[in-house]
Amino acid sequence: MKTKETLLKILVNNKGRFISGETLSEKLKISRSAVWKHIAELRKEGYVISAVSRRGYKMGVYQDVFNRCAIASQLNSTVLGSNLIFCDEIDSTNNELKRLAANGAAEGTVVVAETQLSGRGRRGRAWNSKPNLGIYMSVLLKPDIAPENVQVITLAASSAVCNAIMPFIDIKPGIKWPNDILIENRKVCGILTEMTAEPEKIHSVVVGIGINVNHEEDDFCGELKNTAASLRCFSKSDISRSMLTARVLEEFEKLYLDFIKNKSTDRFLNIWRSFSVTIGYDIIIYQGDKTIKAKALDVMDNGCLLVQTQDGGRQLISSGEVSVQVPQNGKNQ
Ligand code: BT5
Repeated sequence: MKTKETLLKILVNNKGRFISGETLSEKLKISRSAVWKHIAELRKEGYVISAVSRRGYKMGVYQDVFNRCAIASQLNSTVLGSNLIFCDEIDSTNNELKRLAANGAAEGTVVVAETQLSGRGRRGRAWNSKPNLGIYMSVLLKPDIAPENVQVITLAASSAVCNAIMPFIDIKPGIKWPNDILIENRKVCGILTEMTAEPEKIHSVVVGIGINVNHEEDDFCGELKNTAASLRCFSKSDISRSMLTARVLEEFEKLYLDFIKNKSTDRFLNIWRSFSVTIGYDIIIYQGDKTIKAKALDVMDNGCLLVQTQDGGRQLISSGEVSVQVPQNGKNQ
């Protein structure tokens, strides 16, 4: 870890408390004037750090500096984010990570952006990626699983996001199969999983995660006005995006490494079920021109949705859009 990152980590871990320049210089093995220079740089990046003679330095409680150093200094992971790239602006973090993967980037490489010029959803749909408000990131994985099971990675990611956002909000989020995270029927996060694979083997999986964090109601326009929301809409205060990014990566790493080590989806599928707003409900599945009315029964080990159709038969659904018919608050999801 670079000196500035370590300094930031110490300040973050001691938020609201003074640490003397002497302690910092001993811990970092640099002179007190070098400590001062790093503090000045951090302030330029937007951190509010007070300096009081004979007491030292103190970091303010809320900060939303969003850059590589801010995320790295709060991240306690071993694989995900071990190579962390931050872009102020990019076409799409999924595109950038796919380019890096093609050039041999390692598993765990993460691209985060302040804004995306062509943020993407599934099937060519656009993902609204306003700067300063959201998190747009992609994670590179190389799991040894069959290509037809790749959907489970999306379910692990959505379980991780729900675990990570829970402490920041006042209402439990829900996951709508396959990739939407909703609060009170409004979408706060979408996940786009893309892979490169041979028929039998996955080369790499890029998991793109978009989270609406500090948007106000007015930040959404057009169709999103009624369908989208941010975590801030359900939280008492602004949320540090760098801290939340770190928490999402840590939660995702826990579930992913457990899955790879134990070759079992049990852990994250149980989390997924506990957040599901699909299982147990009557749903309509839209697959191109086709619609299927069914009741969602469960999610399977390969990420497919097990449904009971109106003729009583059972079917596994591997793709499509789902609309939930027996909703919370009387609205469809
Ligand atoms: C998704 O697609 O929900 C996947 C979104 C993934 C975005 C991330 S950001 C980082 C990474 N890089 C990328 O380029 N993408 C990933 P889908 O289920 O197809 O939903 C897309 C639909 O969600 C759109 O057609 C809109 O209706 C709606 N939408 C767009 N932007 C939104 C936003 N910011 N919040 C809520 N809903 C949004």
